[in-house]
This record gives sequence, C-alpha cells and structure tokens, in this order.
Amino acid sequence: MLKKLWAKTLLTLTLSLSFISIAQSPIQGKTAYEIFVRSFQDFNGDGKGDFDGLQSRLDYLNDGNPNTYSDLGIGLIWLMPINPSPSYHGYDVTNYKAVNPEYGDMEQFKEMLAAAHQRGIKVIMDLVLNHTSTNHPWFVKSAANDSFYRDFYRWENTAINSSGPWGQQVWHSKNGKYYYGVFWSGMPDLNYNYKPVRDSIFDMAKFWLKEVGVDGFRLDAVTYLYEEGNTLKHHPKTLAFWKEFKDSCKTWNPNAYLVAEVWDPQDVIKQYAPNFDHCFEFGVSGGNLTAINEGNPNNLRNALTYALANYDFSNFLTNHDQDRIASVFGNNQDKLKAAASLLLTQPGTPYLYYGEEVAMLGAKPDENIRRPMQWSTSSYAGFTTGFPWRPLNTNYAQYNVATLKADSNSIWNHYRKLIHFRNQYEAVHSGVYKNIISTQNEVLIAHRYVKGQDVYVMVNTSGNAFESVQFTLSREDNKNGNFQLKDVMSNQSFNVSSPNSFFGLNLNMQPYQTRILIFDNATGLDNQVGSTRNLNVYPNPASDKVRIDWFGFSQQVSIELMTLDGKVLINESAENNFFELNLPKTTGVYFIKVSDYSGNSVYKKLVIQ
Ligand SMILES: [Ca+2]
Ligand SMILES: [Ca+2]
Repeated sequence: MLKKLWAKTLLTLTLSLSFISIAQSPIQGKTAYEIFVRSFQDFNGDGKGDFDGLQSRLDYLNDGNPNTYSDLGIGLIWLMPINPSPSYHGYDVTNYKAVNPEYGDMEQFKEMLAAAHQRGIKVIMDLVLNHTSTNHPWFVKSAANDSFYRDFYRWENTAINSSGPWGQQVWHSKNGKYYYGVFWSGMPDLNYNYKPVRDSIFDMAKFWLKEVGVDGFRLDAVTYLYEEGNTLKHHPKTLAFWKEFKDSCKTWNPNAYLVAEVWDPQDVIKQYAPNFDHCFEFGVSGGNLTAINEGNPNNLRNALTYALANYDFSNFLTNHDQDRIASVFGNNQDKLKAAASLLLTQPGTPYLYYGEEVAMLGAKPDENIRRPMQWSTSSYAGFTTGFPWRPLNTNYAQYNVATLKADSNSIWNHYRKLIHFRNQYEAVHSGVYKNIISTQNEVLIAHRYVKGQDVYVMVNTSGNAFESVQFTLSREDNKNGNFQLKDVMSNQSFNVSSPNSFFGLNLNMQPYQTRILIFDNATGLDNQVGSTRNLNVYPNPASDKVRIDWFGFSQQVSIELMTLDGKVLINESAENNFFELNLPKTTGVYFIKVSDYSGNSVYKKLVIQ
C-alpha cells in the first residue's frame, strides 16, 4: 500500500545510492566453493581426502544438468594447496610442478579436472608464491651455498634484528648465516630480485594453465613478494610483478581467472585490484558478519558502497583462516541463514567455505576450522572408511548433508535455493545494486536489476520482529500500473499499485527473515513468472491426450488433473521429465498440477474440448 507522505521523503535517499556494476570476470555469474582436499572426501581409505574422493562428490556441487535443483549449483571450486608439502595444510611447497602424492597423482588430478569441466565447474588452485618450504630443493641447495640457487632466497652474514610487519622475527639462522622468512622459519621468502626465481615461477604458472588445464589461481599473500629496507609489504615492485603475472597468464589462457588474497583495508585493495580479476573483499565479507552480529548493516552498506565504486571483487562469510561462521554465530541457524542471504544476493563472486552449508563448527587453532566434511550419519560422517586424519565435529549426526538435505527448512536447503536463484537471475549475479532506505535501519533492502528484470531483497539483520517496514521502490523500466510481487522465500504475494512509477510497500519482518520479491504478472495460477520450476502442456486445447513436460523438480513428481475448484480427477506419478496423460471424456477448463515430495508445485491451465 502506498503511503504518500513517507514515500516522498524517501524518494531522494533511494536515488542517491545507486551504483553501476563494472568489469566482468571470466567467472561472472558463478558461485564458488573453497575446498580443503585433505578434508573433503577420502576415496582410498587412508583417512585423508584425495582427488578421487573429490571427483566422487562433484555431483553434489553441480551435476551439470541445469534443469535439476538437487545439487548446490556451484560453478567454481578453489582448491587449497595441492602441491607436495611437509605440512598438513600445504602452504609451504616443496615442488611447484607436482601434486601432493597424499591426494593422488597427476593423472588422477587431471581426471578430476575433466570431470569438473564436464559439469561446468571451473577449478582454480592455490598458488603460494611468496615463500617455499625449507624442504624445497631450491632452499636445500641455497642453504648449501650452491652458486645458482644461493640467491633464490635472501641471505645475510650477520644477525639482523629488524622485525616483521606484526613485530615478529623475520631473520632466521642457518649454517651460521641468516635468511628472511616473513611468516615463519619454515617458510623462507623467495628472492624475486633474482631473475631465475621470477622465471621459474612464470614457467610454473604457464605449466598449470597450458599443460594441466586449470582455470586459474587463488594467489596467497600477494602483498609480501618484494621487500627492501623497511618496506616489507606493498612494495611497488610487488604491484608491478602482479601486473606482469596477470598479463602473462591471460596470454597463456585468455579466460584464466586470478583471485588474490589482499587481507588489508579497502584503499589498499583498490591499489591491487587492477592486477587481478578479483581480490577477496575483506571489508564486505567482515561487514556481512558484523551486520548480523550487531543487528546493524551500516558498516556493510559502507563497505559495499566503496567496493562497488572502485572494483569488481569476490566475497565470502569466512575462509580457512577464520573461525567458522557457525561458531561465530553460536550455531544459531536463523543467523546463519540471514548471513547466507546477504552473501548470495550481493554483487561480487560469493565463495562458500566447504561445510558452511551444513553449519560446520570450528574455531582456531587452524586445524579445527579444517576438519573433515560432514556428509552423513554413518561412521566418520561418510568422510572415510578408514581413520580420519583429524577428528570430526561431534555434532555431525545432526549436521550433515544427508540429514539437512531431507529437511526443507534446513540451512542446506536455504543455501541451495539461494544459489540456484542467484544462478538464474542475472539481476542478482550481475545486476546493479541499489540500497533502499526504509523506516527500519536493521532491515537491509536492496534493489538488484538489469534491463527487464527486478529483484528486491530484504534481510532483517536483527533478532527483533518488525510489524511495519515501510519503503518505496521503482521498477527498472519505471513502468506504472498494478502489479503483483511474489516473495519467493515464503511464496506470499503482494499487490502493489504504482501510479507514478514509484510504489510503496509496508511489510512485516520476523527476526533474521529474508524476503526476495520478484514481479509475478500472473493473472491466475498458470503463469509462474520467475519460478525456478515450470511446465508445458500441449496441445492446449486438447481432446484425448496431452504431453506434459516439466523442469526444476527433483526426482519423483505427482501429476494431477484438477477442476477449477480443486477437485482431483486424475492422479499419476512420474520420474522422467515428461508424461503423456490420457484425458477423460469431458470438456471445459481444468488445471494440470505437477508437485514433488517437498510440496513444490506448479499449475497450468488446460482446456479440454
Ligand atoms: Ca585418501
Ligand atoms: Ca617476500
């Protein structure tokens, strides 16, 4: 309903906060998923996840069929380090051109890669270029004073007492000399001033893109490559290196995708952004958490405003370096759903961290936020038939894929629904983002649109219920008239009247509720505009039989022929995507209804003559 007084006041505010989306990356529109291979799925029973195990779970992420909605709808996976390494996490590499034998061999990796590509899933791998392991042959030879390899790392003859960016020891002793390692003595920094280092790294990147066929890289700790004197981060040579690295990767594969970890304030990200397709947006990502934790989306609005004005980006809730979001939110499922709603309706490329969709718990130390994936109620949650490399969370019997998949109100189904909605709606994955001011600051409202498509998202970031949230909207085409809006989360419909291209809404919001409103121009039940499910009936009108085709339903459906007042004349079940229905000897207007076990249904009018 239109409330003219406040509608006028809010009009100016609404208009002043719109942004235009910018550059398109090679993975535009995809939803991404971060995987720790060691913890995802063990195939050979040694208790450690591997490439074969990952391949066996690809259908879970995306079965490759755009007409099924039982998978998660993932279009890109980021594999945490897969190179050989003495550590469990792999962020200290011993061979840049090989895969970790604990995960499988190169043939198994390539087979998994091909299986992912068949499903439309792109695969990027972590590259850790700032440092290696002390076990890397380069360092072993360097420490032994090999004439070619000595300068692969930085050595000093005398102890240097200067400390690192966060006050840590950065010079470490070895054989009476000292080498530089910004993170840890076990991770010596490579010396990028020495041309053979740079050449080796470029050669390695070319190998993965051209010979192996990965789709790009997630680049670790990109700010630390070069250091001189007291400049230990953000050295101009570091920025220049990444520009050259990006240009080279694009010549080897024009669709290569590079996403960088720049764990810094937004003005720093802005400096790095042109040298990658994306940087991870720690401001927006942190803003998602504080919005829900504080019931106040102001910081998130500000972070989005800055990011949208300056660069394209990737975002997330938490990653492998941070306490898992289910632990941050005390396993409050409503808060977890609200955070997922923010992430999956935002601009940027959203990254899920594996297990987030089943509310996996985990707080530091790091090993505890990288535990085995929770697949089912069976022993070790279906992760391994052996003994897991790391204990599982004790609550896996309740929080696992199989259990949550069967519960239509679960966090898992919330993620699935939102990802498929995002995949389907260009307005959401690539459209303009316009912040809408309402009478309730705690409710974040966004108008996402592209030409011919409007989506309005409302997320209550607070634990309070609101009886009346009032705001003003317009359509992308500025059309006026009478419309029906449908909330795809609750299936509620609202009639709106737009006499002058603006229309007011007054909706209630439950604690942490999400509403996603789309225009539903249906005059009856037979026109489910924007629905993820639909059906075709032909011929129509028909006389003795009709063919019914449907999509968007999982597995078994029931098919009903109904009278206009809901009386069921025929009820059949089917498992394929079509059915030939013999019609009764009658005439008139009827409904065909297709529905599934979850209660999802679509109707179509059928005229029998
Ligand atoms: Ca294994
Ligand atoms: Ca460095």
